[in-house]
Amino acid sequence: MAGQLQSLPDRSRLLAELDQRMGQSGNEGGLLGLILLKLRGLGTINGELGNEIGDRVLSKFSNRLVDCLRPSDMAFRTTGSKYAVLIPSLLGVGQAELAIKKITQLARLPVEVNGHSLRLNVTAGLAVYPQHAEDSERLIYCAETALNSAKSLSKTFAVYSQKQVTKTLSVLSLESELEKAIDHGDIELHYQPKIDLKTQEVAGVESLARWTSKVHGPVRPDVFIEIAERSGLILPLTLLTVNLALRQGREIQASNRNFAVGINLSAAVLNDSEVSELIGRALSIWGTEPDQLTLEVTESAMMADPDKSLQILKSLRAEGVNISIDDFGTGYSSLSYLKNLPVNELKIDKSFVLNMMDDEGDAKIVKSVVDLAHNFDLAVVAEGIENRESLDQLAQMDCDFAQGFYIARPMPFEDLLKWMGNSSWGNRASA
Ligand code: G
Ligand code: G
Ligand code: MN
Repeated sequence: MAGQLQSLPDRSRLLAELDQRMGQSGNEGGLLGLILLKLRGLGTINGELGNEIGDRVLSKFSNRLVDCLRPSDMAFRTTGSKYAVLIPSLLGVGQAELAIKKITQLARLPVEVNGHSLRLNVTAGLAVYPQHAEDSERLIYCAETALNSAKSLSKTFAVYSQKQVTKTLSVLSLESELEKAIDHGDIELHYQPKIDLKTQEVAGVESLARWTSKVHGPVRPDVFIEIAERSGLILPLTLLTVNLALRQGREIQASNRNFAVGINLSAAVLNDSEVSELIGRALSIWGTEPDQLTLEVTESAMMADPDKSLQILKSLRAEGVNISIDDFGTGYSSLSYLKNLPVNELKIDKSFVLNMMDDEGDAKIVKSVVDLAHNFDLAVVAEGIENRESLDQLAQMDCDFAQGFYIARPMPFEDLLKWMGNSSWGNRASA
């Protein structure tokens, strides 16, 4: 039958149905189960075979869904790829779970269309009235929360729980706070110096983002960066930090040509072609030579989408920007992969450096990375230097650069300027 796509009632019918049943003196004392279903795989089918085939797959799925439900259950199509199933007089969560199992199995059955055998996957979230919510909007919200939690845990389905919502609500509020902070430029950068072990002079700084939320107080960078990555704020955040670092770096570079400013780039921007354009533009705005900028990227960030990252890093490297592999030694990239990376610096992870005076194994790793880097014509930085002994040992190992609390902790820009004037390392460089 044609036009079947329209045949399932929509979201407003779902709301009306819920309102009516919830009004019926608490659904006659019974429970009401709401399952939200999200179909996955439809985008690929539409993209590769066209929307018409996608629509036919959907209408087959709709028919199968209706067939597998009991007569008292109701199915709705709430958006393009989302369905809702309402189970009146539910006996308990277990019964709804059985229904979900049935539905996920039928979604995986191949659908034959035009000689193609196509399969869908489904993710489900369950919420129950009156346990989880007392009105229709709220019940839908709870089922959506469960669905999102299933998605983020890579599970087929999840039941709503109060704990999830507190977590989700605090993340939501952090997210909106962070968005405001980025809008207002309320992100600060702290700078940690990096010294040249041969000349014993400061060679540059690594910038580290800092955010103090008006509501939540100081938020750790790994926390807010992950939130920014997941909520689409990472590009505006990167735009802000790159420009701030280049602006402040220029003040020092005016009197010290060989002063590199380092920026940590997160995994999410390495998959975004816009990032190399953004950085190129920032360099020209601030009149910074590309070789005065170092981008720190971790191996795992590059591995998220190796082809794409490689392409982006290559174009940045071609512009003359320095690329450093941060936390080197903790990732999984093979040496043959390393051979092809457009990088010019390795940064040994601090976990090896912190213990190198007590742990012979760590000392050997550090020495091996120094040699490896030099064999590939790469500069090498050690981070996590907390005492004189490890600084001396690294110099003996022929390591090029060092960074760590022994030299200086990350500090606000004003303190960095003072440090440059007062510390023996900083002083020598600007003298
Ligand atoms: O700054 P520490 O101060 O605690 O940094 C914690 C982690 O957050 C480190 O792995 C560091 O690389 C990362 N980090 C700090 N600032 C930035 C930033 O501006 N961008 C990205 N992507 N990561 C950052
Ligand atoms: O992942 P990344 O290398 O960007 O992490 C930078 C983090 O390392 C910052 O949080 C910085 O404060 C921290 N750090 C820098 N030097 C030292 C050090 O000597 N000891 C310790 N424990 N942490 C350090
Ligand atoms: Mn770093």
